[in-house]
Amino acid sequence: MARRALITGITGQDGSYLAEHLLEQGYEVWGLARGQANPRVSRMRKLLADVHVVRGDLLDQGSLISAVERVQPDEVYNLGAISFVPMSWEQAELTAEVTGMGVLRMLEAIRVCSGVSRSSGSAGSSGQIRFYQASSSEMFGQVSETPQTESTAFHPRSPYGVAKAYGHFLTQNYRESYGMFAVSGILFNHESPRRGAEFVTRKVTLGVARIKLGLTAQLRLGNLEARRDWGFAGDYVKAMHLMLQAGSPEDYVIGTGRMKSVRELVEAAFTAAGLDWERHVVTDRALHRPAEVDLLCADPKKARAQLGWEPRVSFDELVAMMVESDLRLLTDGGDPDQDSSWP
Ligand code: NAP
Ligand code: G4F
Repeated sequence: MARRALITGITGQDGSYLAEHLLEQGYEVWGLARGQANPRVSRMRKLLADVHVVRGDLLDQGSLISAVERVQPDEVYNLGAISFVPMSWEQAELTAEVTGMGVLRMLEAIRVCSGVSRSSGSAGSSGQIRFYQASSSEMFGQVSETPQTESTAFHPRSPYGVAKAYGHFLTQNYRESYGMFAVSGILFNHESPRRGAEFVTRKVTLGVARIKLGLTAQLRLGNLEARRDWGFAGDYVKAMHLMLQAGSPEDYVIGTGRMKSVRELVEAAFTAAGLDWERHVVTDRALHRPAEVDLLCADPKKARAQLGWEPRVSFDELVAMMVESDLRLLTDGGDPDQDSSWP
């Protein structure tokens, strides 16, 4: 019988790549989708026709229990979150509820449906469902060392980073308290043509495409000096799957080990379209964050050694892929907010 996976965040960037990867591996894939008439669900259904949909919301404990009861998954991937860092200052409480408390609700749903009692401790009562939590390099925040490993201290710099740290520690706690196979992937920034238009990579590649096609002349950005370790989302979802196939439940850092600044990203994207970025980019203090994460750089040695995981797509290939895809999308009359650049 096919193994069954339940993915929260199915309408997001990673949900789509993970669903495709698991379908290729022969899984029966279920996506948790929220809302009465969520347009992102209809888009997802069109593009990922083989994914089954179960209704639920990370804010609603009962709905998660019902979803786990109905799907009877072998693996649960908790990708659902408010994931845009600036929004986490604007709606800090909602971020704590979805991105932080949502992890607790999902773990509780699994614990209850697996029949693991609170009093039984970890004595062989693990249940069968394996759980993946989408942790983030944002937890490192103001970094204490570079590159960052699985044991680097956390110093989150946003309500989002704080909520992710809660989810991370809680996942570890459920592993220790109940013997659950519950792991966190500490993923560094990963991008693709399906990335939301609010994140800097996609904002830049869409901006480049609009300028190239004469639709606008200017791109307004915030802090150009921040540095990130950017990889390709399609590579990173494979690491999520590998973590749940491992012999023992452990956390892993996933990234490329190479850093680039936003300025270098901008240069690469404009150059890919044959444009001079200095003629088009303006900076705006209003787009700076209340507290910035200046640099993030992964040390993915453990994932390479224990999971055999390697990123395949380079930074330059990623930027070129995204610029090309956005040029195609806009030339074909697509609306990036509605269509994104799905397949
Ligand atoms: P994304 O594109 O922003 O997707 C977020 C998903 O969360 C969407 O499917 C959204 O569904 C869902 N969601 C939001 N609120 C929800 C709720 N109340 N209940 C259930 N689902 C809800 O994010 P992504 O880039 O794919 O990232 C996936 C996960 O990895 C996130 O947890 C993110 O924080 C984490 N992460 C991402 C990166 C990265 O660089 N991409 C790095 C580290 C960690 P709707 O369509 O209903 O809004
Ligand atoms: O693309 P970003 O918005 O991503 P950020 O904040 O690094 O977060 C992403 O990666 C995390 C993993 O480290 C995930 F957990 C999280 O969910 C999300 O996927 O911003 C990247 C950098 C920041 O330093 C920001 O200040 O780009 C800088 N930046 C400069 N101008 C800008 C802009 N970011 C955005 N979004 N828009 C700008 O105009």
